Amino acid sequence: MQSRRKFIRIAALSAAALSLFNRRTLFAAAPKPGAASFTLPPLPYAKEALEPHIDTLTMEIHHGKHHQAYVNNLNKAVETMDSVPSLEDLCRNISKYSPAVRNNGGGHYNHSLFWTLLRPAQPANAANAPTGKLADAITKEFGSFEAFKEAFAKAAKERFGSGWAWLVVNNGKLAIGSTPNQDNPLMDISDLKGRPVLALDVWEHAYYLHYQNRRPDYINAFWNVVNWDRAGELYGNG
Ligand code: MN3
Repeated sequence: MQSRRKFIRIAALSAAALSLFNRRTLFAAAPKPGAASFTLPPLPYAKEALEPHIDTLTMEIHHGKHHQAYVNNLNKAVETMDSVPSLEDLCRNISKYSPAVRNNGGGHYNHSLFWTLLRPAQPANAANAPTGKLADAITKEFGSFEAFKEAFAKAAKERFGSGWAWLVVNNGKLAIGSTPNQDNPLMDISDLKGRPVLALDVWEHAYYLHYQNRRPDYINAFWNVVNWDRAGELYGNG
């Protein structure tokens, strides 16, 4: 009897709390402009899914800690703005904002894109290659898929310190390049300009646990887990 009464009481309290929550949710004032608006997107696959090429612990820390920190710090950095533009618009006009917006807005944009450009290794690794219009454009611009991979890997290896390697399309033309820190090719301050088609994070936090100083091994492994369907979509494959 005692425990039944306790149960009823807890149930009643929970219902009251729930209805208060619903009222708050429904009738709360609109969030103040600039209130925390950016959120960490979930990984589109399990954190173990890219093994052995990108290890589970790296994915867990890279997504859950590093990317989360960019999101948190970006939200702090935009707190005082009257209205917060979209992430892409922030990047396009990045010279107007603080270094904190540049570093963390870039970090949030780059990682959000990067996760979607990875996928579990295909059963036949040899088949992991671009298709359709993107495949044709790569052959036209770089001579062959192999030549493209070499040029992209070179850009990734030669980016001194922390940064990103990119395949971009600019005025209909593909180009390879890299950016320092969390800069990206959308940014008005970037030397490399264009719409990203492929991205590779070459910060040590992206590979150090598994590959230590061997960045070239990480870059080689990357080719096994590139999501070419997504890259094709970004390029404009029909
Ligand atoms: Mn990173």
